[in-house]
Amino acid sequence: MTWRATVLTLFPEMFPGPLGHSLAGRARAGGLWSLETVDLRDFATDRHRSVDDTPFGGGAGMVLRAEIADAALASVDDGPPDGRPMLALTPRGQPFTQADAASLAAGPGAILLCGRYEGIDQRVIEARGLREVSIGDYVLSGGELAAMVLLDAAIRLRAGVMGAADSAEEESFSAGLLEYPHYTRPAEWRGRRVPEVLLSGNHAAIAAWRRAQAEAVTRARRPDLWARRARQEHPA
Ligand code: 6GU
Repeated sequence: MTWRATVLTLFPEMFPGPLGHSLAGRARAGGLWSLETVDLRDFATDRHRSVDDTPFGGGAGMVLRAEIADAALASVDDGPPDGRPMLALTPRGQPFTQADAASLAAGPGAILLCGRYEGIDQRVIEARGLREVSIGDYVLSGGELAAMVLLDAAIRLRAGVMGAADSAEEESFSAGLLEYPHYTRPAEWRGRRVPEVLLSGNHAAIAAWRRAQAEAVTRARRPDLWARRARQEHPA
């Protein structure tokens, strides 16, 4: 079955954007996934086609109105329920992880509501049971780029770039670690030699070297991942 993505946004013209290229673009051309955008502006009812309003309690910026988001979601969701998760992209959401990407990829698709302005009226998020998701600890000007990130992460798993066997093996090897460094020809470039072990043909030695490199870089750059791994391997 085709994996279905529906994106609700004030900027439908941003899509497919990068998802029209490379792996995701080929997968879409090949019918592996489909993309539909819904323009939130189409659900405005007043003369000025307004979709936002000032926040109760004061403060900077504008808030996406509940009625607008609700009507747009109803237009997508009020058929027979198709089981697609409904996510709201917002910097106050739960961090999106590779496990989330795998779980999305295993399902029928996703419905993504992109926040703009300062936020989305919380009542529509609760009423529609949306899960709030963030892609990292920085603030983007809207959820569109974040939606593209989620979709790319899920689609590349669907598309099975690596064979299932390769990727399972690779994953158990590297779970929770950053990758070891990669090298290709030439064996010497500007006086820099490729690590000799990689030219040795000794597969066990290569695997051990890569493992040590992955562990060292993880410890240095991502103490959070390193600590989580230590807890998983040696539970208290
Ligand atoms: Cl999902 N939206 C916005 N606007 N900023 C973000 C984000 C999402 N995730 C990280 N920063």
